[in-house]
Amino acid sequence: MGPRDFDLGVYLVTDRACCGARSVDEVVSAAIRGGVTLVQLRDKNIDARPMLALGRRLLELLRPAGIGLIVNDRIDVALALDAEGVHIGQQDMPYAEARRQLGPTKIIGISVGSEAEARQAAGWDVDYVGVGPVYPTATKPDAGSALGADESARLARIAGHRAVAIGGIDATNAAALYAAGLEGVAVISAICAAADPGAATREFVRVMQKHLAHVAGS
Ligand code: TZP
Ligand code: MG
Repeated sequence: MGPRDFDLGVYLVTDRACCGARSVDEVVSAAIRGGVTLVQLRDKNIDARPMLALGRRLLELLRPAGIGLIVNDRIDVALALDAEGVHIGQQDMPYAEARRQLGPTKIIGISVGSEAEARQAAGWDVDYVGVGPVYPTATKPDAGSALGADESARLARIAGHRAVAIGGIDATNAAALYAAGLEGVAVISAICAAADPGAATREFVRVMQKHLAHVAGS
């Protein structure tokens, strides 16, 4: 993986609470075996030191597999880990400051949930936008109302960057998102809370590959 090179196809976003009795490490290991293409370390309720320790353990799993680690919100943690990049929301560090701190070689993803946010992101050198919530979700109660697949794809086109959909995505509704033009799906509960996170990941990968085969053949 070169600098700012990544695959949004099946993007696991971690959530300790969703993992239940399992560790985040265990879920990420299973997802790697299932073919996950990118992982985001996201934890709103953790101090810097345990987050750093968790990030180091995840990097030990991800690096040999050639899979990138993106850190949610915490530019300091991303820099300390030398992770591949950060994902920032609309209330996090502004894009220009994030880019200044991270430099030109790190991936920056930004959340977009409206046309105004998409237009603003169009002016930035971000690597991807996370558009959502595409479907209703209980995982992020303040996520706003669901955009739907077509509106999410429209916002992605306005932003003019590579785009991943997020919010309420499972293996049954993922195909519609690829078909609408989203490059990938970002998923928390459908993998972290699955009875078998590896099998759940594999099912997303199967849906993605079916879409890619369809595109290649048409
Ligand atoms: N941002 C928009 S919706 C969401 C985030 C972090 C939660 C996605 O979680 P799930 O369980 O995949 O719906
Ligand atoms: Mg954030």
